[in-house]
Amino acid sequence: MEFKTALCELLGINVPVLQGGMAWVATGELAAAVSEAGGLGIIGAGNAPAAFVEQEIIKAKLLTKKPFGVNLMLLSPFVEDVAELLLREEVRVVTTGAGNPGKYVDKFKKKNISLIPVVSSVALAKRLERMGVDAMIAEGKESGGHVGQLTTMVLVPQVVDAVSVPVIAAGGIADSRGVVAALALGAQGVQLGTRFVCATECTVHPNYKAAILKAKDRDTVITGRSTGHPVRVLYNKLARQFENMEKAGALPEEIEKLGIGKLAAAARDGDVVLGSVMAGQSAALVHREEPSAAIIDDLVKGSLQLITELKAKFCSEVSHGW
Ligand code: TUI
Repeated sequence: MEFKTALCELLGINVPVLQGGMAWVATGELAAAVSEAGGLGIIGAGNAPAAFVEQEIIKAKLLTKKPFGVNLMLLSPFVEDVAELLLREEVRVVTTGAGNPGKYVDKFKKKNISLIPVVSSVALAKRLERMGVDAMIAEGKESGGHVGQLTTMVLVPQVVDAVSVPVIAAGGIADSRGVVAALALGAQGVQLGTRFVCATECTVHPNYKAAILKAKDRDTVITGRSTGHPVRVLYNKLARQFENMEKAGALPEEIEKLGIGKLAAAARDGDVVLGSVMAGQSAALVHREEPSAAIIDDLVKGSLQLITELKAKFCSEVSHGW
């Protein structure tokens, strides 16, 4: 089924749906499955060394001939090595998170690699457009992992008004209602993370998927505000430890230290009690594990149906007398 925006031409995809490049979660298998289904799959480099990321790229290339991306996490100690790898591999798309990727823009441009940063403010959006990025992801604080200050509902239209490159909405989107809302806000595409954690092809530990499937509306919290790197996670014993440390006025370095290795503990080892289970507020909207193709299909069919229903409901020829 056709469901295209100008963003699809830019990225060589059929459906304007990106899968968030989640550290420790979004491996080559998941990225390839999403790309095969017509969206843009994205490998999460996170804090991993370049050799690990290279293996994931090799896996994805074996599983799909379609374009896919890699997320460069700008706080990673290996960020320079990973950036060099992505330039060498000539990955089709690079998204960035948790910082300003300004110094990489020209390098990626020279290789014809689309650089798509996540922005959480209008100021950064304007600065990066001037530097020549191809598109940007406006991510609200409903999202999982590292978050900014603004919600998707207010951030997306402000970024859309401030720049002329395509804007992709992220944060709090898990179903076709979210997709249609994002398009109404002026976005040309969406990025979903939490729902794709529960894709069949996602290799994260089953406990992580089960924790998301069990989550209710108020089950996520933001920890680590005082460190300058606030992170949204499912509330558990680790989140309580973070809360207690912050209440006790612990030093930012001590709080940061508590987080080290905890995402891997949850995602790889399945420790959803003392590990960091990063997830968005949309967790409660995720109801089942299913193939990536079924998720994409549901988003596309659901959105088209919803648009038709909205028109029928509000654009009737019959006068209502008001
Ligand atoms: O990056 C994400 N989500 C992430 S990264 C991550 S790994 C991590 N673990 C512990 C602490 C910190 C990171 C887990 N989840 N989303 C994209 C995102 N980027 N959200 C917000 C931002 C952002 C924030 C500030 C982008 C740019 C920015 O700019 C600051 C500046 O320099 O202007």
